[in-house]
Amino acid sequence: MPTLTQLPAWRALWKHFTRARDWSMRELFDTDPERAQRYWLEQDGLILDYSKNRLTDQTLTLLLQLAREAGVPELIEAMFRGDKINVTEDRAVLHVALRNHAGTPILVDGEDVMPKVNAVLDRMARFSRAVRSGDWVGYTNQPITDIVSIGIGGSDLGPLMVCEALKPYAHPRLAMHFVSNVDSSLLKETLKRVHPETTLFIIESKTFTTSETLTNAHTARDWFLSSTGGAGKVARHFVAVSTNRKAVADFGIDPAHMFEFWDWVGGRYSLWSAIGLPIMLCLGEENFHALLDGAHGMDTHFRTAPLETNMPVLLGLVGIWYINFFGGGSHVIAPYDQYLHRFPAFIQQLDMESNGKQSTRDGRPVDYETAPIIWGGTGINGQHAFFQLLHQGTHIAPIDLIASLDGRGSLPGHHEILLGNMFAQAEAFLRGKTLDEARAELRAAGLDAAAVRALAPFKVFDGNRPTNTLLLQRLDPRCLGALIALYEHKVFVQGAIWGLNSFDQWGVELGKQLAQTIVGELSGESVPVPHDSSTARLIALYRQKNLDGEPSVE
Ligand code: G6Q
Repeated sequence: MPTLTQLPAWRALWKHFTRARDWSMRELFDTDPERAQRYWLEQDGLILDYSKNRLTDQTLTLLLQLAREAGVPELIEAMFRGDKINVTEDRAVLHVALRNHAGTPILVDGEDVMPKVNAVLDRMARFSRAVRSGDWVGYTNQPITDIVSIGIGGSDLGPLMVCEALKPYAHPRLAMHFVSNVDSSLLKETLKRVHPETTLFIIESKTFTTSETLTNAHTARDWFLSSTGGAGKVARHFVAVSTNRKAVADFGIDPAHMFEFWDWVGGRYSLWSAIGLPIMLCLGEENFHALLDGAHGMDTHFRTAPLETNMPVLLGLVGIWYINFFGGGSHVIAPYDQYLHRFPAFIQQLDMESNGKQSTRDGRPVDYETAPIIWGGTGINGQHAFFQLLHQGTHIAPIDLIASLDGRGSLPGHHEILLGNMFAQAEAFLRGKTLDEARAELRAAGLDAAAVRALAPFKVFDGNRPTNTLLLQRLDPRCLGALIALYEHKVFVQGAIWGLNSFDQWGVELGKQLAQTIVGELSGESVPVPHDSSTARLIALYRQKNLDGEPSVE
């Protein structure tokens, strides 16, 4: 099997790049009036305009050829078939089964997983209905008013992002709280705002061994028991979501109050599983199903559409063009929507944890760039902050501008300012401002010739900076489901081209192992073992500050 850099399309792209690197997008638009119409896709309530990129039909033909030569279509089929494409963990990758509303059988080790997926969804729905209606009561017979979800990483970011994004659909009585950080300040501040008689804790952990989550969960249970004077019934106030039944029982949660999922659901792909219980509680069963439906629509499109009109494939390939050829090592996610303010952080984990790798699936080191650094924030706020670098800095960072087209729920006069800014920014990134234009602008503002000469160079913007514009028909559960699935599959396509296993996370596992030893040393439970001199000094300093009788650090 040839490596990526030996593929004919890879080589052809390099040759093509020697010309393409000097193209001006202004000229591409001037010479090709149909461009916006051609580089435009509509799918499952999403509109993607990818015309403001430094590419032509030939670039796309070569990129599509690269996808074929790298085996992207075969890997897509292998995922949907339930093959164990997560080779280092010997697992299938089946978040698509969680939203398989077609109900067609999906086999793992010869067993159709759909009946158990549907059974858990039914249990979640029954539980949500009871909590939302007020039938599920706390130990003093009062309805639940606050839900505290305790989890971290993949067991936190997805539910948090979706509950924020769909706030207008939230149940009016239920306040949602998310506790992820083990720094006790977050839990402390949350507990100040809730009452033990009316609070439901959901402990979210795939493994149920993650120390941050278990520490927060134990502290929350201690708080609950002590503030109810021991009268509180844990069974009415604590439920768990996990794959680890035994650890849930050991913690003291009745397995009857555990919602199950399976090892073939990766953490960062788990919001569609029982990890989405906070979402269902907040938004209701119907809206949760609409979210799944939107994602299922995108799954079907991804699996069946020709590569040429396949939205996740094209988004992935356009990214590859910059990362591997232009050398753009970062990528910006800029939603023009306050409800999507957690979306950049969610995509950051999805992309960087999936493709931040340097070995191929068969264990060879890569000799090309892989995942970019994903960063960003709400676009309109970014305009007053980091957009300066995007316009005039020396890095080229492609930007995804994301917004809801429908402004009807917005306060009068707001949505046009928001989208007006977004469209104007995209135009400015494309066109830039030439020296002549800068001079003309300054002259028109009444400056004299000397001032024009002095100031004009600073007012020059190179432009030619790539953007994708992604519009949601409206920010509703269905469109959001499609949007998230779009990015999941984009990440899949890039990982497939780079030959990576996008579904393991050994870097995260390392963090979990390393901390164990040092935590024992800090708490005084174990004697310090040899470390490098910097780590040893830091441990000694901590012990000196926090443990009695420790010698001072010289
Ligand atoms: C996600 C990662 C990671 C994981 C957390 C929480 O893909 O593996 O972010 O979700 O470390 O793990 P648990 O759910 O096992 O507590």
